[in-house]
Amino acid sequence: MTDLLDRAGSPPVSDADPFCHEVLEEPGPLQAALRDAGPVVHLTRYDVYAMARHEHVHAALVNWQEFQSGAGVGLSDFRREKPWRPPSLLLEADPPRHDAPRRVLTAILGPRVLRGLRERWFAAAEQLVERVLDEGGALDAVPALAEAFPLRVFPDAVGIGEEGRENLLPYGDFAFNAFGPANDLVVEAAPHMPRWAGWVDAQCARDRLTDDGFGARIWAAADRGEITCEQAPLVVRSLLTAGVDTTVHGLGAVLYAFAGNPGQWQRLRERPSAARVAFDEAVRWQSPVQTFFRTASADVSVGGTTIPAGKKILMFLGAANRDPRRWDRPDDFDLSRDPSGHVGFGMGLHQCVGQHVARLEAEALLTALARRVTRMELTAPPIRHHNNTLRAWKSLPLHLHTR
Ligand code: OVM
Repeated sequence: MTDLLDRAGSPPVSDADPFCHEVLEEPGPLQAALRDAGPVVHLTRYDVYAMARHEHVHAALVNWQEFQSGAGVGLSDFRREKPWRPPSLLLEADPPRHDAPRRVLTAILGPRVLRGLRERWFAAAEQLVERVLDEGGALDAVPALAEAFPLRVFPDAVGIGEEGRENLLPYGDFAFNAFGPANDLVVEAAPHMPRWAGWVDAQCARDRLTDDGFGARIWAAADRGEITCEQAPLVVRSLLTAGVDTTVHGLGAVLYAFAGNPGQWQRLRERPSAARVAFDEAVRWQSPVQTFFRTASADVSVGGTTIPAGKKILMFLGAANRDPRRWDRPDDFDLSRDPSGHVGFGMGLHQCVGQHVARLEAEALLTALARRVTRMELTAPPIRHHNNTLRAWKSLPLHLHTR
């Protein structure tokens, strides 16, 4: 599939397309080929560089000085191409501009605020699980659990209105597709994008938000002068962009993991306090966010080859999370391993600021399921949802057994 030539003085090359449907369906073979080819591979189709080994992906992610985000973390170079929306103040910014918005969100999405949501979210998860079990326990776990739970708790926590919430998933899906090339996934969704984006942007205004949610706390930080009033709506937009699809596909990953590993489910039922580490292991194992780009700020040397200044570098988070150089039996979903150090939430300065929110959602849902469900059985082959950045399920047909 890949053509890996080793020419003296330059990195191995590959003409593979990481965003073609074959790879999106099953990225494992390309990930292995890129890891084995060397620390850095030149992807000739897009003239970008790739890193797939844990050591090098990790090192680049913590090196924000040489591997920058301000030119965008997708294929598109914001210094040459107009972004499809105003850049994110967090994801698509470097220090020092990045830092004030980051500080504000870190506080709002931190343990102190989340403690106030814990009881409500656990009760909501119990209610959802009761309802699907009352209906017999046969379901498609993507809409019925992985989508239903975040949509039930997260928009309320941000503080947006009820109307138009059906725009959240397609908007996020588009945003994650837009990090890739303008392939069919982008082109087919693009005509709808202005409608989705118009709705999302409108929800970020102060007077559209409840006075006790994450959104109101962002505006309160603007009142205190920690960010400007021009920045506040864009920080709210980050929550609405990055906070829904990611958790949906993270939950999809952990449900798929347990459906295929009944022994691990048994283990979780015996020790429900393992719910959080189980979620992290699922994030390592499936890597719901597969890739992000960086841009070389200068000629940068990695593993004996030089990446020229200004070039984009594709970081294969999913490949790093399966690198046999870093993980024993990387392809096993295994609750006995310590998954910390995985790069599924990124690493360094930009590491997912919402990860505690995601873990709380997962803990709530898994705890409610573990209390009632003895076994999750896949009743038909699951179906992938293709996205240029996300590893996702469209359908996960399950039977939840209670005895
Ligand atoms: C953002 C953002 C942050 C992380 C991921 C992401 C679409 C977006 O700040 O808007 O993906």
